[in-house]
Amino acid sequence: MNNTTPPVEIPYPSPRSSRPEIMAEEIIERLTYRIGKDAKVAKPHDWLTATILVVRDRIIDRWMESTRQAYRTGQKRVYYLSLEFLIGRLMRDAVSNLGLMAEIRDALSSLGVDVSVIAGLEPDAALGNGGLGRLAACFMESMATVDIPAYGYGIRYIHGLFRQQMADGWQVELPETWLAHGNPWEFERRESSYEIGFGGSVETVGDYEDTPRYVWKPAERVIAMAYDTPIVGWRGNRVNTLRLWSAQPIDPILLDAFNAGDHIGALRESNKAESLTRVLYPADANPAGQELRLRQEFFFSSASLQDILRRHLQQYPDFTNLHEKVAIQLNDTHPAISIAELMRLLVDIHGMDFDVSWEIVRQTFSYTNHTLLPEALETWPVPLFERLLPRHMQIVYAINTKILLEARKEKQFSDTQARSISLIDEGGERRVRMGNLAFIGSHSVNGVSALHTDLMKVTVFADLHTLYPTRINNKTNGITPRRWLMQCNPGLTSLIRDAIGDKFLDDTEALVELDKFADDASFQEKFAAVKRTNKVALANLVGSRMGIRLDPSALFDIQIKRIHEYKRQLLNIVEAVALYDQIRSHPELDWVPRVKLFAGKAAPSYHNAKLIIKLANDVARVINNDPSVRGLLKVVFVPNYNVSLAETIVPAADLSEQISTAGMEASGTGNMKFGLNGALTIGTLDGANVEMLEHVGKDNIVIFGLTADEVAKVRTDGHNPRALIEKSPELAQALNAIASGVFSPDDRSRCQELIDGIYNHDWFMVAADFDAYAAAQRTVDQIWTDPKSWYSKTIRNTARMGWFSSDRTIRQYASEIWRA
Ligand code: 4GP
Repeated sequence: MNNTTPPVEIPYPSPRSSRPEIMAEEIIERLTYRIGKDAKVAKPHDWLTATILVVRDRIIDRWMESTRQAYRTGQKRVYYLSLEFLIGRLMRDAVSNLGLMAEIRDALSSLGVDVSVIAGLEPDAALGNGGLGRLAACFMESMATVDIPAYGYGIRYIHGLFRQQMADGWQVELPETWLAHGNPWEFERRESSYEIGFGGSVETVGDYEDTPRYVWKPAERVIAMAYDTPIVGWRGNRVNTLRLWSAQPIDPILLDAFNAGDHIGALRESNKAESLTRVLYPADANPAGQELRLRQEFFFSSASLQDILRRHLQQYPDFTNLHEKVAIQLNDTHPAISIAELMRLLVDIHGMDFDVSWEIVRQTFSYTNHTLLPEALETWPVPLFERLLPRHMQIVYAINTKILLEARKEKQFSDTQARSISLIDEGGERRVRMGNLAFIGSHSVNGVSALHTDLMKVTVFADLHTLYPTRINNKTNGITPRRWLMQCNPGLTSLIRDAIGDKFLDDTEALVELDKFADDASFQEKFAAVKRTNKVALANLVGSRMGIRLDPSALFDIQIKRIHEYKRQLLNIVEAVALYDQIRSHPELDWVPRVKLFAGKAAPSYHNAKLIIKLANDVARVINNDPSVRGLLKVVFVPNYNVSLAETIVPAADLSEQISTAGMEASGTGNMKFGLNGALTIGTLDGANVEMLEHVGKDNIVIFGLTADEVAKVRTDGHNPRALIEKSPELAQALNAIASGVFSPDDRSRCQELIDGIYNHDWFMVAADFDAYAAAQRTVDQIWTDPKSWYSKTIRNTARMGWFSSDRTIRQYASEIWRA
C-alpha cells in the first residue's frame, strides 16, 4: 500500500471520523476489546484484524443505507448466482474505494505499524478457479460502483482453490486455509437459514379431475446458513452484499448414538452436511462429474432462491410481478438447476399455475456462457439427477415436452434438430443437459466477447439459436479499473493524474486523453520509470521466493493464467527453446534480453496441463544454468498464482502473451489488465483480443496466427502438422530437443507423448502457428530496441483500454438484459 497518489475526495455521509488520530484510537480500541490483545504483544495478524474492523465500521452505515434505499424505491434487484467468486484480498479494495488510503496509513504508522506489511498478510479469498470467478468479483465491485442494488450468491467454501507447490518442478496441490485466522469481513446470519432437501420421493396429491399437486418428500435435509460480506463501490457510493452459503447439519450430533458409545457415528450427519461446502472443485472448463458437485449446485441455488422469494414477499403480495422486480443472472451453467427449482417453488410451494410460472421464470433468468469447450457444458446422468432431485427431474421432463412440441409445431423442427435442443441427451448414457436448460429457461443468453458470441450461434447453441433467434446477445467482459489500475499500480495512476487530471478515476474512457502524451519524450521517460519500479518489485518478489535473479532492464514477457492446452503455454515454451537454440548458434547477433515468466494452476486431474508445468520448470532449469546464454534469456515459473500475485505481476509486464488457439478462448480478461497497465500484447485473433485490436489500433498490438475460421477450416479439411514441422527447421529442432529429453535427462521420454500430439494431430495448432508466432516475437524485439516506439505503443494501450472497464460491461447488462 505504498500509494503515492494524493487522496481522492469522497462525499462522507458516515458519522465515523476519517481523521487518522481518531482511527488510530479506534484500532487500539478494537485490538483491546474485540481481539483481547495489548498493543505491546499484538501480532501483525491482530493489527490486521483490528484495522479491518475499523474499516468495516466505516462501511456499515452506507451498507444499511443502500439496503434501505432499495426497499424504499422498489427498484429492481439484481442477483448474480455464481459457484465461484475469486475476490482476492479485500482490505485495500475497501480502503481505496472509501478514499481512506492515506488516513489508514497515517493512523497505523502513528502506532508503529506498516500498513503494507499487514495488508500483505490478508489471505486471498480464492473461491474460484479462474476467469469466470474473477469476472464475478469484478462485477460485484462494478455493480456497487454504478449503483445497482445487487446481491452476489455463492458458496462459502472452507477451502478455496488449492495452494500450488512445486516438487521437483511438478505441481503439488495442498489445501488452502483462508479462514485459519477467522474472517473479519463476514457477518454470520443465523436467521437467514433455509432447509435444502436431497433424494426421497414425490407424492401426488389430488385426484385426476383436479390439477394434481406434487409434494417432494426429501430423504435428506441440510441447513444453508448465510454469511454476508459487504462490497463497496468506488467512492463508497453504494455497498452491496455478497451472500455466501455454508452447510450445517439439522442435528449437530446424534445423541442416542453418542450415548451408545458410537462417538464417530454420532457425528456422521454433521460431517456429511459440512462436507458439502468444504471444498471448491478444482475444475476449470472441465467436467467435474461428481455427485458432490451437483449437490453443491443445488444447495446454493435453492438457498438463494428461497432467500430471493422471501425478500420479494416482504414487499409484494405475490409473485406475479417477480420478473419486474428481480433479475437473476446465471454465471455459467453451474446454477442452471435454479430454473427447475424456481418452477418447483412457484408451482408446488406457492400453488401457482405451471404455464404462468414458466413465463415468469423465463423472464426472470438470464444466462452467461463462458466457454465453447463442449466438455465444459455440464450434463448429469439421468439416474443420478433423478435419485438426488426427483421432483426436478419431473419438471425438466415437463419443460422438455413443452419446448419440443413448440419447436415441432411452430418451427417445423426435424428429428435431428429436436434431438439437439432436447434437455436430455439420448446418445449413449442419458444425461440432463444443463446448458440447454439454462438457454431455454432464460430470456437472454450472452457470450463474453463479440467473437465468442458469434461462434455460440453456429456451434454449441446453433439449433437453439434457430428456435429463439433473438435470445443470444453479446456482453464483452471488462475488469475493474480500481483493483487493476489504481490499487495495483499507484505509480502509473499518479502519473496519469498529473497528466490528464482526475476524470478517468470515474470514467475510465477518459484515459483516451493520454493519447496526446504518447510521443511526448518527457512523459515517455516517466512512464518508463514507473514500469521499471514495478519490474524491480516483481524481480524482488521472484528473488525472495525463488532465489532467481531477474534483470529489470530485460523485456518482461509474461503468460499468467490457468494452464490449458488451448491457452498454449506449450507454444510459448517451444518458442523459448527455439530462441535458446538461436542465441547459442548466433552469439554474434544483438539478442534482446528477455525474461519469460509463467504462472498458473492446472486442474489436478489434467495430465497434460501438469506435464506442461513440469516442462516449463525443466526448460527453465537448463536455460537459466547455461552460461552460453549469457543471461539473455531467463525462464521462470512462479508457483501459486493467485489474485495478489497477479497484482504484482501485471503492472510489471512489458509483453502480454494472449496466444490461445483462435476460436477457443471465450474472452480473456488478463489481456485487458495487461493492456491497461501499459504492456504490449502479442496475441491471436481470439476472444476479446479482437476487440482490443479495434480499440488500440493495429500498430499498437502484435497479432499473429490462424483466425478462428482458418482453424475451423484446417480442422475439417485435414491438417498435416508433420509436413509443416519438416518445413520449419527451428520448430523441428525445438520439438526434437524436448521429445528426446534434452530438458529431462532423468526421464528422457517424459514429454514424448506431448510432442507426439503435435506431430500427429496438433489439435491446438502449435505447429500450425509456430512460424508466425516466432516471427511476431522478432517483431516485438525490433520494437523493443527502439524505446520511443515501444513507449508510444504501450502508452496508447493504457490510453485506449478504458472501454474494457467492467463498469461499461455492467451498464450494458443493466440496460439490455436486466432492465434495472
Ligand atoms: C472463462 C473463459 O475461459 C475466459 O475466456 C473468460 O474471460 C472468462 O471465463 C470470463 O468470461 N471460463 C471459465 C470456465 O472460467 O470455467 O469456463
